[in-house]
Amino acid sequence: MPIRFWAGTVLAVALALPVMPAAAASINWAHARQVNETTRDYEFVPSHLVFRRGAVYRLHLENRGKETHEFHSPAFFAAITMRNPGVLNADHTEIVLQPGDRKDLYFVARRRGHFRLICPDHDWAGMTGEIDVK
Ligand SMILES: [Cu+2]
Repeated sequence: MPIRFWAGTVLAVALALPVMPAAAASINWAHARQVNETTRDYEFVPSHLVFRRGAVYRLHLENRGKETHEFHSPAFFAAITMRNPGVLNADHTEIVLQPGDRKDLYFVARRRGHFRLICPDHDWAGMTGEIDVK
């Protein structure tokens, strides 16, 4: 129900644009739905994530492997409004997870689409996945 958080002028802009400009301050993050994603040596579990456009999420990432893994999906990150983009690397292409790391990304998906997920260090070993925003 993001529409109830939009003020009049913001609503006018949002209706004119396919993607709403970042307005993280107006989102009620307390209602975030938690989605868990685990990295192992060498896979994403689950390997397919599905989100609903406009819903508020807390993506909880845990690295249970012995190696460093990266949740790398620049196109996906460009299609969401993030509460805490500081959890990403400086280029906003990935979330780096050292062994044992637990990181949360709060976001709202803004655009429908299909996005490729990879761990750039281990995609050769099949450490890939998919993200769908419906
Ligand atoms: Cu990896």
